[in-house]
Amino acid sequence: MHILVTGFEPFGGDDVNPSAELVARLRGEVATAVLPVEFEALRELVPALLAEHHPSHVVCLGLSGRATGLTLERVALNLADARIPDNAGHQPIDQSIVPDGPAARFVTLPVKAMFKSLLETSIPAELSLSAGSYVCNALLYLMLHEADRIPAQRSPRCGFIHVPPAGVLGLDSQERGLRAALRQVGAPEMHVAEGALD
Ligand code: PCA
Repeated sequence: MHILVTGFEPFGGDDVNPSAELVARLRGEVATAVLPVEFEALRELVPALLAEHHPSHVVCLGLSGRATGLTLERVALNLADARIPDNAGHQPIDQSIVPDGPAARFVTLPVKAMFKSLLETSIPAELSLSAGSYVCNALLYLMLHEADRIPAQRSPRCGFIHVPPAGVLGLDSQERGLRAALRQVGAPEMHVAEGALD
């Protein structure tokens, strides 16, 4: 198993992004990258990262100011609709990410198995049906899109976890939850009702 974990640089006037701090805590244990919060830059960075690391599993992280726990995303939309400009000053409104791509792509990590492990560690967690329409969603969509172009036996399983601000859930708890979730990336998915997991 070869896991790649990505985080994002600060954006929207913040000086820190907890996703980058979590990545720093994992450096040396898994492959890591901290990505710019820029729609266009991701188009080249995503295939370059997959070509460089050949991961079997990719877990992308990003900050959600609204999250209260580790939020396991299940779906990426083929939609870029930015509320604020990205760090390159680019603000796409109602644009597709991959013209002619499917409207949505499902993540390929076992999110319910990961969710259950978070609940067992008593870290606040939730499953989410939309990663939004900003740069995090674009990263997840592009990662799933590029993974789909790799032959099945080498194609990485990819997903995304939105993390809350460190003032809402401390970084030590976030790290504990992330490590629990990472231990499940190779697990079979649990096709049970979400309510049966807690
Ligand atoms: N969060 C933003 C982009 C970068 C980040 O950490 C998002 O949710 O789209």
